[in-house]
Amino acid sequence: MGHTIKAIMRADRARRSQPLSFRAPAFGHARNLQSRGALLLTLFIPLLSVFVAAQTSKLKVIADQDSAGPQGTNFASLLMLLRSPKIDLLGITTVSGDQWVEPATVFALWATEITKRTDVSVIKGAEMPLLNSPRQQELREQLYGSYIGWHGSFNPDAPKPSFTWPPPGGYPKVKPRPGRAADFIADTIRAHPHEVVLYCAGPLTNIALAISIDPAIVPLTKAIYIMGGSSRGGPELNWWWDPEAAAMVLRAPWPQIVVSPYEAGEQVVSNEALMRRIVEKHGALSEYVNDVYLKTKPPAGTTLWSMMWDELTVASIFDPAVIAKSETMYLDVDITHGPKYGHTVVWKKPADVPQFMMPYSGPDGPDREKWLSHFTPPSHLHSASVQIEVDVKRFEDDFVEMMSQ
Ligand SMILES: [Ca+2]
Repeated sequence: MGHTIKAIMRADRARRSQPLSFRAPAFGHARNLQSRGALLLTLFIPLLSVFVAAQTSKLKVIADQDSAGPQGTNFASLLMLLRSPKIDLLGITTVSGDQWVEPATVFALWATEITKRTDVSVIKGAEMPLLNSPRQQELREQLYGSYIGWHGSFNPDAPKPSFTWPPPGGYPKVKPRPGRAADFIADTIRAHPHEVVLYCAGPLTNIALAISIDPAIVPLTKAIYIMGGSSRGGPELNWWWDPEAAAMVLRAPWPQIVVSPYEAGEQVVSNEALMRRIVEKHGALSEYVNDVYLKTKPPAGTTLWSMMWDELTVASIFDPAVIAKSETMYLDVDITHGPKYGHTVVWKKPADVPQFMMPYSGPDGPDREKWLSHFTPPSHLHSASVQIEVDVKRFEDDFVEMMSQ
């Protein structure tokens, strides 16, 4: 593994070290320097503006992720972001969720190394939720029963928060940037007002802390893309793990909220054939994919394949057409400390008077206009575009392309 990762790096370095050269076309017999200069100017001004446009049109993104690896949705989505020529990745902030923040930070750093993007800072974020805790969760489940199978870092057999393990080939050499994720998020949004897209694919603790420190960043953000919650209502790990953080973030007036719920990501599942397509393209990550997916056998009783929640959210930022259908909803999280603590709460405008009213509305039936006027969204919530149906083939093609560039 170590050898192959080094080989990826060597090949990539060689590719990147080739000088960018614009081979000017032959100008023939320019009669004098002045006309040749004018010609050059005519040629290069459009070239220059295309180059500048390409630079400035890159989307500025902060990725917030519970990024343990070396496989899986948390890690592969970071690789897509790190390799994309279409985005300016301003930083990766880490958070606990599927794993604790310490191993998530190790693997985020490793992701920057294997993609040759150590220019992208990794900033460590929250270890624990705002209020929730493993002990409180255990007590609640003793009282009310369990509504969710996978508990991530709250799994009873999860390692201690401080425990880390080396990625294939050893620990990364690059270190996290000093400071805390919430400060980085707030400062970076302020440095680029109305330009930053927040990609949030873990529990929303860092984002909640950032908007508590500096609420003015909310309207200064371009958009927030959130993987989490359920379009049907109910529990999903990211929001269940830190319900108060999720509620705070969903109740903030972001200019644009896009939610990729559990049910969208479950429509796309990683598999051997998909990974083989990446390997056969011989891109910068093909040897990595070959090593960690095709040559690796998972521990007994486990699988390498998973739903591609976080990858789908990345793809939808760059190619909205991967989402065949979205719905406008007003999402919230139950923060009462009962059996539904952390479950998604969904409000959406009904198309008509609910059927259950019909038999109880007297001989004249319900007053449709009156009832429909009652259906207004809760005032503390904001409309979110919630992804409902995925164009699976388009997503898979995008994934292969983004992992092969
Ligand atoms: Ca995640």
